[in-house]
Amino acid sequence: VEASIPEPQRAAWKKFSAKEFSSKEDFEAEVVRHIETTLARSLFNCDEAAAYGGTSLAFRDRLVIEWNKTQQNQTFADPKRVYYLSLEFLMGRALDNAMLNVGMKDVAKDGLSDLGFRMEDIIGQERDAALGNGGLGRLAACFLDSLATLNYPAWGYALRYRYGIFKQEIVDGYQVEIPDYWLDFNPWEFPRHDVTVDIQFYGGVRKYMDESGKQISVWENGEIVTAVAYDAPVPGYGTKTTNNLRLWSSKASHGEFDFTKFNSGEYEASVADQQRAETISAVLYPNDNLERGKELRLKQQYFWCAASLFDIVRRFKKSKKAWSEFPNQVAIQLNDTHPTLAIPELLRILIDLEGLNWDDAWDIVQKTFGYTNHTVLPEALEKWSVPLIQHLLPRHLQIIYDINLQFLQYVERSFPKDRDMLGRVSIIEESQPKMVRMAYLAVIGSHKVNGVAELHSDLIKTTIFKDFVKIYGPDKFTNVTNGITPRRWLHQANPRLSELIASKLGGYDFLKDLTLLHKLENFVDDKDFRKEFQEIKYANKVRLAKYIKEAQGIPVNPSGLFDIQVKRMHEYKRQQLNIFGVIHRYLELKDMSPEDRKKMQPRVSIFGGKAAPGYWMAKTVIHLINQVSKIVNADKDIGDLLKVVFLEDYNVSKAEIIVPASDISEHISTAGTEASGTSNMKFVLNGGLIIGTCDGANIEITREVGDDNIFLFGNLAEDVEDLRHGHFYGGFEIDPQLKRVFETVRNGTFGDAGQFSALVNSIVEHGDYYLVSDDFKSYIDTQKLINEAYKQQDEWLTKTITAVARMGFFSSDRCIEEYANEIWNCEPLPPPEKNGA
Ligand code: OAK
Repeated sequence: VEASIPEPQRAAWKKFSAKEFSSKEDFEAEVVRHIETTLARSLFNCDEAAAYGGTSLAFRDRLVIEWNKTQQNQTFADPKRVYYLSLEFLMGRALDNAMLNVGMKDVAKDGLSDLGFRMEDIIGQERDAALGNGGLGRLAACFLDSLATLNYPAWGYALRYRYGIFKQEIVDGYQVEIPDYWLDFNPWEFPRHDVTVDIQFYGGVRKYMDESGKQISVWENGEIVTAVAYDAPVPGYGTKTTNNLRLWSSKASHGEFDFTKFNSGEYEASVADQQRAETISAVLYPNDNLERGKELRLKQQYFWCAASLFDIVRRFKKSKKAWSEFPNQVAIQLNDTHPTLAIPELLRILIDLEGLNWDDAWDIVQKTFGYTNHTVLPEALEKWSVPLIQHLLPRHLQIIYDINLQFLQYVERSFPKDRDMLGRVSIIEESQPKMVRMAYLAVIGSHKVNGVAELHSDLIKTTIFKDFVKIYGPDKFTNVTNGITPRRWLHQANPRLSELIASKLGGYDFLKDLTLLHKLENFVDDKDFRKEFQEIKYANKVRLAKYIKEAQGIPVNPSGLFDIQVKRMHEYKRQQLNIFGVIHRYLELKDMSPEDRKKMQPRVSIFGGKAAPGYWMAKTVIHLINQVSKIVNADKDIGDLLKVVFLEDYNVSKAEIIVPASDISEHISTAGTEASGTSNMKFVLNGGLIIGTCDGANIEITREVGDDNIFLFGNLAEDVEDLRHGHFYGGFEIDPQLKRVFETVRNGTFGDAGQFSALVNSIVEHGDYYLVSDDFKSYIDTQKLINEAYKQQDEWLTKTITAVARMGFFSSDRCIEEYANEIWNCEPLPPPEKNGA
């Protein structure tokens, strides 16, 4: 390709092609140049925001150079690519990560100091890219980091929401949602106004026979909305590979507004069309593990799937390979069922637009897709009403019916005796109105289905997908236990611990191969190492205590046991169990004599997390936590023995401060409900222990770190069904200690009891679906054990160090290798030698 360009031009390009800064002076020159020209500021009005801008642009330039090279290299080599379709990418901040991957943070720190700024302040200027709700979105972000680090040719595809997850404020103890308009200044995205796709909605399907007698379907007369690509570079660590995250933004297909309407005086109508189009990518739905079946959400899903598939197919067609090669060039991973419409959409492209027959198209589709399930909660399983799909996507509904017909015929042939089977596995639920079961469509249209932790992957095979295991055999179903990127969740969040580990292990190789941490076990008895490990934990607690004081105005003693539960607010995650436990402790302390109190272990109970705006019960739990906080923290009898904190607006960048500061973190879901959990891994990796149920990845964490180094409690998943049954048909006695907690809530100790009656009644009157009462005793007994264990500081330290050393399995690098080998069948494409790391 290079040879086609005349030598003099090539020479000129080479001579002037963008150079990477490599010294402190060059860095400073770049920052000042960007501030003065790109941002049009000067020495006299350069605040921290502008300094953040200049710094980011300087590093962005470096990323862009590698990004271009990576994309060029991938275009020439044309390997099999991975496409990760996720409606959510919870990326957090980019600058610190860019500095780590470019490897010039120290240089930048000195440079910024010359210019009068402190690195921490500059990093702190960046807003989180918060295009996600919780675990599913953050997992997608960790996966992008690992894909780039391991040199996989991979793209992420999502929507460019103008508003990410809302900002949470607590007003009088209640959650208030503030819109998150995050795009004022975002140096990390590149609009590609030349990369657009027209997406159709509504309309109808015309069918006819062509000359050869073949049925042709034409989807026509719909409304068109245009998708515009916005790209963000995703750098890998210790490699020059820089992948792409492509976000689609919606706009009216006829430009700014409709000129025909505008000229004929229909000003409002012309603008309304434009606004309606832009609404599609306007806002992230703020629900975690909950689906509400709104038309706009379905529009988002189709808009994103159709634009991404068009892009993927366009790229494939450039290679001029036969269609049968498509699955050898393309692997598409569906992050939960949100992108399931990609299945009928690819069929539509292959059959209606490219003229393939059904069987060939179906074969390609099945080989191309993999589907990851992230939940078994019934309220989170997506179903879309048939009339809605009929209205919005008439051709897709026909294709879904065709898939179902073929599938059911196959099932009937295979299981002629099981007459109920067809109704159970049909993609169409025969309800009023009929519903499309997206998880079934995803299973049928993919070659592999995976859960995200061993227990979860077993559970989906025996519950929601039981019949499909019979139909397809067990090999279609597999497990890939989740992981986290050690770059962000160890090195960036806890630089001192990372440095200490590097000093013992002889370098930072563990950030690329986390299993190397096992060598730390050689140092569990090393006095200096232990001392420093402990000091780092303490310093991280001091850092969090300072933040709590600044943000929440609550003074907390960093010597207390920091007990942290931060995650989305959800009944199944059981923050209510935690706060009832806190109340129990408060009552116990109040009962004691001052002398007895002195023997108690001081504790700081820290909560954080957002509730979906329409999830009333979750909001009630937030309110109760804040009320308890108010009363307990002001109680002179209690002092430092118990402080309760609700941290406002929990997000990725706050997690980076919170996670390294835990002594204990809580992962206490009703057994069988938390698919995996990933913050559990982050906390242990940072030298905190877990109190948890036998659920999700807690089980594998126990296997790895050893059961002496984790505090498990509560009923097992296999007993949950019987217990629930017992609540309704056997006698159901509330745990006596929990009863006492409820009495205190009811007598108004924490404010108007009426506020909390629904929460208490969900347990007392409505069957305690989440088994709070069943697990209460074992929970508080385990908390007591923790108090005692924590007093033995030496043993505690040994536990935490040992646990860190055994966390190597939970790197998202290991996950990506598993996906690549077991599901995608694709290879890394390392950068060419001359550009190599
Ligand atoms: C969100 C929306 C719909 C369905 C699932 C989710 C979700 O966030 N699930 C979470 O995924 C994480 C990553 O796999 C798991 O660690 C969590 O356990 C699971 O709740």
